[in-house]
Amino acid sequence: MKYGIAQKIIKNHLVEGEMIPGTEIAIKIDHTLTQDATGTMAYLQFEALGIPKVATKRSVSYVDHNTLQSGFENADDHAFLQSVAAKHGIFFSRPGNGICHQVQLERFDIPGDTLLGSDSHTPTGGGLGVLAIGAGGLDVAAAMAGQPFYMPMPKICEVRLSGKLRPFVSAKDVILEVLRIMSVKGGVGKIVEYTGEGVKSLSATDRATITNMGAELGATTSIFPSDEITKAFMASQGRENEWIELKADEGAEYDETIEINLSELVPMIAQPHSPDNVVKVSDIAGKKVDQVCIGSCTNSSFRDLMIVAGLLKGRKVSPETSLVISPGSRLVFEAITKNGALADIISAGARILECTCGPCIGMGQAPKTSAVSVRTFNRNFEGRSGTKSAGVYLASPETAVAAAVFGKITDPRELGTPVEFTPPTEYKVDDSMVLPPSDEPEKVEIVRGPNIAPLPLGKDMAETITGKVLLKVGDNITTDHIMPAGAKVLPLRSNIPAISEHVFEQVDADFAKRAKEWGGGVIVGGENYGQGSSREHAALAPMYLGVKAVITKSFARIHRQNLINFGIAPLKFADPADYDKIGQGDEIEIPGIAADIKAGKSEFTLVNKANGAEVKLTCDLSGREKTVLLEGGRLNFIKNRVK
Ligand code: MIC
Ligand code: SF4
Repeated sequence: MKYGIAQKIIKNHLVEGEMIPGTEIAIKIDHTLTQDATGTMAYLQFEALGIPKVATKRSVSYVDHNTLQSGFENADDHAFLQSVAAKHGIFFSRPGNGICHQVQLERFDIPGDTLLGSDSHTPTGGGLGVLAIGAGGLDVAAAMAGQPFYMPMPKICEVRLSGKLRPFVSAKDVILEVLRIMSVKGGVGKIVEYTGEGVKSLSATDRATITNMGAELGATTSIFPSDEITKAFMASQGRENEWIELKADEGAEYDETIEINLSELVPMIAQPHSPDNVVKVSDIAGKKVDQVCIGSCTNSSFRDLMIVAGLLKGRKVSPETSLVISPGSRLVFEAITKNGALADIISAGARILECTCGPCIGMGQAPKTSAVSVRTFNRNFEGRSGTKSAGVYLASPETAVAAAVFGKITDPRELGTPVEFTPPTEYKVDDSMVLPPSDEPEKVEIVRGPNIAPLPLGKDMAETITGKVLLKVGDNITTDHIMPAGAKVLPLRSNIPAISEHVFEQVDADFAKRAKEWGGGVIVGGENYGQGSSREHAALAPMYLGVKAVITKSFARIHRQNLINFGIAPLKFADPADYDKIGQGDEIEIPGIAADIKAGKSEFTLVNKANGAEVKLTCDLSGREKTVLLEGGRLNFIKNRVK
């Protein structure tokens, strides 16, 4: 058998199952990462497993999302995370050190290894040849405890690149083109593997931009080979000794192939409110722009900010447009400060933020009412910016600069002379903001401020699911719809009772109140339900409100797993047309579902008491997932077995 890179890494890490697409496999996890917005819950779960020290090669806990500190909550979380890391053998990247994915890429990613992260953009590491997968916090906690990671064996989609990008066209345009071709659900159940001559013209951080935003395809992950370019990047980070070569076998077979000629690509832009709503920049040129944001884990590398600085040099931001920049890591920030590039950015009139997620997750810089905001980020879901009426456009750093300077959407080629960039051979590396775990863990006291609430546990599955349809929604519902983030809600991530008040609040402000009044119930959705982030709060908080099942046409991968992890049944319509037979507020019953699951059945009948309709539902669960669901979630499942 001739293997591609992803299959080779899976084969090397396979602990259970066969590599047949769609069937469940388990792989060994070498590294984990968490960030503060998902990390608090992941570590509460890790603590609940009662394991003294992580079993991975290296686990890193980052603080990058919740850094506004407009109250005690964020700082409480940071102190908790720092003490847990010290006690349990975890490295702690302090607030200010950078966005988890950028820092992990620079300092910790190792080609050929596996990485599981409690953030959907963990696949950034695929840019260095890491098999890097995003998952819910509980899956990451289990991996830290030495458990393998379970997933259906993905199909492998080859994206074969030829040619070379022309000036003012960059990595972001490549992934926007892939999104245009494949859509936000085109990657579900797949790994996207980049091959071909064109790969050689992309730097390591260009590749990381592409794998990062592969998350928006719904893909399990995306990956590039590890070659001389990877080696040069790792050498510039003082890590050449950790490099290995990774290439696909000659004649490797892929389940599907997409071809892209880089020489033919032009600047692209995703329009509101979906990352796959992609057109050429020139198609919508002239639209007035109120705000431009440059940064996020997708586009804030040294390369990106050097291009931005070079293009801004000697120019000024349009008087009608606000430009804000958040560098990806302290290493990048320091480098552009020392070489003077930051001065060019400031002189142009940009507003400078610390190196965190910031505006990407609605932590400040919400645009004005009905604004047009052009961002180098990866998601433009409605309301995510903090302003529901705003329209967010996703584009490359080059296109972002053009928008900031001209005050309207403009093809960046109109900026004239391109900026040349050659990656440095050496960065000034300083890991002093990454604290190693304590040598005396027994002496470390865990700091638990009032924002650290106890962990709610799931209950064994009820014999019959009964209740009302709390909410009926359409296709492509994101986890930002289910469990919003932003400056108001994000600080409550370690407090499930408090955060549950905000479930679905942008879709239906009365959802939480109704769920409590009706004693829980079920949710009905369309295709690709739960796309986007890895936040398990989108399952955990509904569980807390008594949601017992979610019935949809299809699910996004991470969210489906999170539902199972917290004991909520992810059910699908056997016939998608039956979606019309259930309405919001209908009283439904799925008799004997627990016994049926136990008996190995995967088809159930829902009775809609409101109209008498009988609806066939399916639930494709692996043997392990069935037990997890019946036992009220993965935490109970693991605890029941380690006792
Ligand atoms: C996001 O980009 O939506 C986040 C915030 O990074 C999430 C994680 C979270 O909700 O904490 C993600 O992508 O997984
Ligand atoms: Fe942070 Fe945005 Fe990246 Fe999520 S997508 S990790 S919020 S920068």
